[in-house]
Amino acid sequence: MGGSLGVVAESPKRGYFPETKLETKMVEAMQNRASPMKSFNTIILKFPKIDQSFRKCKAIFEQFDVDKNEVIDHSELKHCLRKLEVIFSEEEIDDFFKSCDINENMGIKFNEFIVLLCLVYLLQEDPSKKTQLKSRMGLPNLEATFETLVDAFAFLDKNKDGYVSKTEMVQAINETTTGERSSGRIAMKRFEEMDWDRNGMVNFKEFLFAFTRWVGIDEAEDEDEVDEGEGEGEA
Ligand SMILES: [Ca+2]
Ligand SMILES: [Ca+2]
Ligand SMILES: [Ca+2]
Repeated sequence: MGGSLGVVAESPKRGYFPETKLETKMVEAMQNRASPMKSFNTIILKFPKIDQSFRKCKAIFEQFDVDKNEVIDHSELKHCLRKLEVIFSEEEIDDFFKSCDINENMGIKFNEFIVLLCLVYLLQEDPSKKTQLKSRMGLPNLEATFETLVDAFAFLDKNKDGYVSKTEMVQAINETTTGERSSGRIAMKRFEEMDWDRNGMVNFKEFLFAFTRWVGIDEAEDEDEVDEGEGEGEA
């Protein structure tokens, strides 16, 4: 009984496997995370802070967009990661770039940049890299936000397989709301917003992209000025 070419040690989980090396690392990092969060509400309460901190990230984006064309290209990204003192191989940097450049225009837009930095943050945590620094990237405020997002995902991923399934999403929302009828539907809607590639599972990257949309980063690109509404009464 030789030649066991086809033998796979682990059985696939619902027939789903990570597609790239980066995703594999991302999934593994998530499987090893415990979340201190107790409820989905904790996450919702943190939305404004996440939003704020994402917006501050714009300055970092502009700093590394050397030619000011509104996208971070490959060489700008290399420079950026070097400046942030995160160490990745050429191949890994390539992976980050390709994986976050979702509209494939060969450049990282602002919302993609946020996702990329957060993935860098997560993977920098890899114990084999043994970074002993207090702040991994020298961006303490932003890193606190990233930590919150990692915690939020880890909270949702109850069975620790590195993905958030529809069931887990429904479960999380049901635990918090007290039997409201709409909660199941909200959970479904949120889930569909997150599951970008419609494969029935949400990975951390999809989760992050959904977050940038929820806090309105996607549409905020050309909107430099904050509207100065005086909070006109809405009854
Ligand atoms: Ca650029
Ligand atoms: Ca899961
Ligand atoms: Ca998916």
